[in-house]
Amino acid sequence: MTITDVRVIVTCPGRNFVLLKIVTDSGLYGVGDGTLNGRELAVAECLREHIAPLLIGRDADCIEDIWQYLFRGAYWRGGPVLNSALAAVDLALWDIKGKRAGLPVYSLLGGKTRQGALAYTHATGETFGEVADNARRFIEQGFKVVRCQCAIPGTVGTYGSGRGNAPTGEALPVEETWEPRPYLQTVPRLFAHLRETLGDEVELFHDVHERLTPIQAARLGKELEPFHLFFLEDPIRPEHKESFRVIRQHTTTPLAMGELFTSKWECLPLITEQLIDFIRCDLAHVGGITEARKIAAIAECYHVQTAWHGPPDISPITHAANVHLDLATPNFGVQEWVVHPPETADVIHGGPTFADGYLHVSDAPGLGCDIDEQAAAKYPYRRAYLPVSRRADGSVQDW
Ligand code: EZ4
Ligand code: CO
Repeated sequence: MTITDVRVIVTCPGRNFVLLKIVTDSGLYGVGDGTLNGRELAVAECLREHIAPLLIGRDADCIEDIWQYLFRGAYWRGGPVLNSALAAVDLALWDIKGKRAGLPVYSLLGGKTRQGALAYTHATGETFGEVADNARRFIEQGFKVVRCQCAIPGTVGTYGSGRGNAPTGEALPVEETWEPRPYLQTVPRLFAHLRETLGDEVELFHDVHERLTPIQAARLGKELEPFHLFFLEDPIRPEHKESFRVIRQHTTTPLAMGELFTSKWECLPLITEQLIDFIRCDLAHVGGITEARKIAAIAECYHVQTAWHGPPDISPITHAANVHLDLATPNFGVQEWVVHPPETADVIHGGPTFADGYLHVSDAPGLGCDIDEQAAAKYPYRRAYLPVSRRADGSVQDW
């Protein structure tokens, strides 16, 4: 089955997405997603100018070979831009393989190991009361795991407090402020409040969003121990993996890391030294299902579970890929899940569905998603940036 056409679709149905259609001579095509929030056109141009010409004429069946050819064959390799482009290709090829076999992708990956993927979503708020109310709303909808984020007194636009993570149109990035001292004081109090009001049944956790130093993260993990978090997400910057040893020495709060990683090699020391409990790479940024399933297999040997990144800034196609892999992975842990803006469904059909705490995908062949290219054209790309964060003295802080 030969690849005859590769179409890059950049569209903004509620937010920007970089989508891919790979068409074969048999008429079968596959859909993929390489959306990289805030750097979308870098991926789109990489796909159009550098990758599409390399795909024409290749056998769509050879996913692993095409992956190796694009990753190692290009000499310059890795990083979020190139590996998001690679992910778009990878997802589309798995979609084609599934359609050709008449099987859903989870079946190609070994079949279901569970009936649904345990899901979590984000409760946010300016006050503890608001976070608790929002969490309660999700629990009533069936969520058994809820991520909780809260505004931090004396700072502006704290990550996850309800503002700041939306596309900002043509404007330059919003600048926010953040300080570790009030943050470290507030988060344990938030979880004390949440346990008091929501009880002990529901699983709760928190995303630090890579903002702390190792010793600060160690303190936070320790102080959160009485509230039995499901995990503490992305406590420190992604660059120096060995820093996790410091956190691990001090706390039994489970640790999760990985949405900024772009390859299996970056995951290695964290997994093989058992410095984390959950690996949470983004399929759209590590090179797709092909790379993520290897990460899952490495993690399985070390008691590490998967918690693939599932934010609104990757399309329902990647969310579908997440759940196909979740269903087939014995060491699956939990799946992040959000509802996209309503316009997204005009362009991208399919994607996971949520019921009673779990995510499901259809049994349709492939990923079970489709792209309406005419609808996509009605939603032109709009430049958008993530916010930038600064300390009180004006210096740059990880957002
Ligand atoms: O801020 O994907 O766990 N989820 C997250 C995300 C990230 C966005 C950045 O583009 O941390 O919401
Ligand atoms: Co996160």
